[in-house]
Parts: sequence; structure tokens; C-alpha cells
Amino acid sequence: MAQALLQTPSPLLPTQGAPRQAAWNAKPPHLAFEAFEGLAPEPDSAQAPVPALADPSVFDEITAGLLQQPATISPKYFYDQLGSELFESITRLPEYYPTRTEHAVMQQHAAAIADAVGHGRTLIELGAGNCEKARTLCRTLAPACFVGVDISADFLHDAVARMREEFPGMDARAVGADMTRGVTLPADIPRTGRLVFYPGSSIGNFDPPHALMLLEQMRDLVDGEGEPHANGGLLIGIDLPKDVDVLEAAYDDAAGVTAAFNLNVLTHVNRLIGSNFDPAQWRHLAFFNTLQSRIEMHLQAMSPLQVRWQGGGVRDFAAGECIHTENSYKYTLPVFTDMLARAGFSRAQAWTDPRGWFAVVHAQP
Ligand code: AVJ
Repeated sequence: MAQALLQTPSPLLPTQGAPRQAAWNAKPPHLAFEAFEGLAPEPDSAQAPVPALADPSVFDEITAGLLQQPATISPKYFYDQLGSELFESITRLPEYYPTRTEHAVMQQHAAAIADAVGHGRTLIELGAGNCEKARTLCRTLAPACFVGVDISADFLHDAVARMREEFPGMDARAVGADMTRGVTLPADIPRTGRLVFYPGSSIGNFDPPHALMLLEQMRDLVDGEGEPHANGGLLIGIDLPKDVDVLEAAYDDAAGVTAAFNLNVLTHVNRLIGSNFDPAQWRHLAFFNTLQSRIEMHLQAMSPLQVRWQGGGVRDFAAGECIHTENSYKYTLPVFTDMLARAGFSRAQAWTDPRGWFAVVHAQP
């Protein structure tokens, strides 16, 4: 059933088409736009060049979200080049405990984790970003092959190039893909001995039903696509519930880096759909929703606003109205282990830090 999700079109997981791939590799449209403007000192708006926008599926997804009540923008659009850099800065903030806590758990339990997952595998990191976490893992696991998958393709390519330098014997690949649309690996990636690594508690960005579907896809990915004795595994980071003040500070830091990260999504969306968001008219909100056990991030309009985008789309916002940009679910271990079981994983093993703030979980189909 989950296998079908990788290939069957559905609202959550549209098929992966060639045009989208081209869009990832294209030059950022705003660069071409600015260069052109530089040649024409007083661009007439009627004649201004129309920048190349995102492919239709991205355009449709974003504009549909903006027209929802309340408006939403998927958190995956945080990660343009600047957004990926801002996220890297977040991971170094004193308030943002997840990255360093996960790192400490992996260091503390390195031997046990290596024992559980096994050496010499094909390591597939989802949402690889700067590949920093995989780098540490590669030192202990010495995988024959590493595949970094990330939506921010240029950022990922640089990171994978650095992996090749540090591990010359390892076959390191970069796959620029939106994993929520299903990941297709290059055909020559070994089907057995796969370890999917999904660190950072990024699974928390998805609503539980969607998270379950993604876990099912990961199970299929490591299941060797029907190959017997695939001997695959999943190593995943989970942020656990904790004191609300600790949680909220992590998503609303004193230096304002998370605010800048949240607001940057508007600039990115402007490039993707040709909209006219002015980030200065919005403010960052982050709070813990106890009932749903999730941090919510929103952007709040500071005055009545109208936003327009290419093709004649328009959305009015009242003062105080919000765009929901992110959820970050905090699962307890029993709840998460149950979700793993429903996704077809068993033999779950978890390691945590002394305060019980973050867990690294290994499971096998
Ligand atoms: C990358 C999803 C793990 O939810 O903690 C950090 C993203 N958002 N600060 C998280 C994020 C705001 C992060 N993940």
C-alpha cells in the first residue's frame, strides 16, 4: 500500500515529473531579474521582465495554501539558499537545543548505535542540508555509499562535494528532491543494506497521518523494493515533549534568528509565485500547542494587507491575521514507537540524553 504512494498520484504526493527537476537546477529567477533591472535604470512595470517562476505544481501548492482559511505556507519553502543558512545559524543558537542534544545522544551512544545499524551500508540521509550529521555517522559506519536527499539542491551539492573530499573511497551522491513527493533514487544505488537516516526531528514537521505515510515510504525505501533479505533500517531523530518555556524559547530566540528564518519564507515565495509580500509588514509568532503537542509558527500581518501574485491571484489579510508556516510535533517515545509499528517497522531501539529531551530511534522492517 505504501509502495503505491511512491508512484500513485495523490494530493499529498503528486507524481514526480521532469519539469520539476529542471526547476531545481535552474538559475534562481530573481538573479536574472535583478541583472536585467540593472541595465534598465527605470523599469516600467508594464515592461518589466517576468521572472521564471516555480513549476506549476509548486505554484499551485503555494497559491492554494495562501487561499486557505487560515492561510498556510508549507515549511519546506523555508529552505532556499538563505533559509538553509539561517537554519544552520538556528542550530547554533543557545536556545535551540535539538541539534546539539541529538549530536550528544549520537556521540554518547555511538558504539551501541553502530552495533544496531551495522557497518558498510548505503546511508541515505533525508533532508541532508549541510550533511553535518551524516559526516559524523560516516566516520563510525564507513558506508560504501552515501546519498544525500534535500529540497535545497544547490546547498546540498556543495555539502556532498565536501563529503567526497573527506571520504574519497565513498560513493557520495546528491539527490535534489522534495521528499514529500516521494523519493526516487538513482537506479544504481544498492537495494540491500540501506539505512535511511532522518535526523533533526524533521518528521515533526508533518501532521501525524502524513508522518505515518512518510514512515511507510521510508520502510519501502529500505525494504529493497521487494528484494528479500534487504536488511534495511531506519535511524530517526525525535524531539520529545518538555517544559513549555524551553520549547518556546527554542522557536523564538532572543537574537531573532528564528524570526528572520520564518519571515524569509515570504521572500522565497515571492520568487516562486511572483507575489509581493513585504516581510517588514509581518511578524514572527511561535507558541506551544499543548493539546496537539506541537510548536506552531505563524506570520502575523501587522496591518490590513493585500497580497497579489502572478496570474491575478490576490489575498486580503486583516490586521492580526496569520499565515501558518510550521508545526513541529513533539512525540513521546511510546506514541512514536506505535507510529513506527503501524508503518511496518519493528524492533525499535531508542537512545536519549540524560534530561530525556531528544531521542534517536533505530527500527527495522
Ligand atoms: C528542521 C524541522 C527540525 O522543527 O525544530 C527550527 C525547523 N523551525 N526552528 C524544527 C525549525 C524553527 C526544525 N526542523
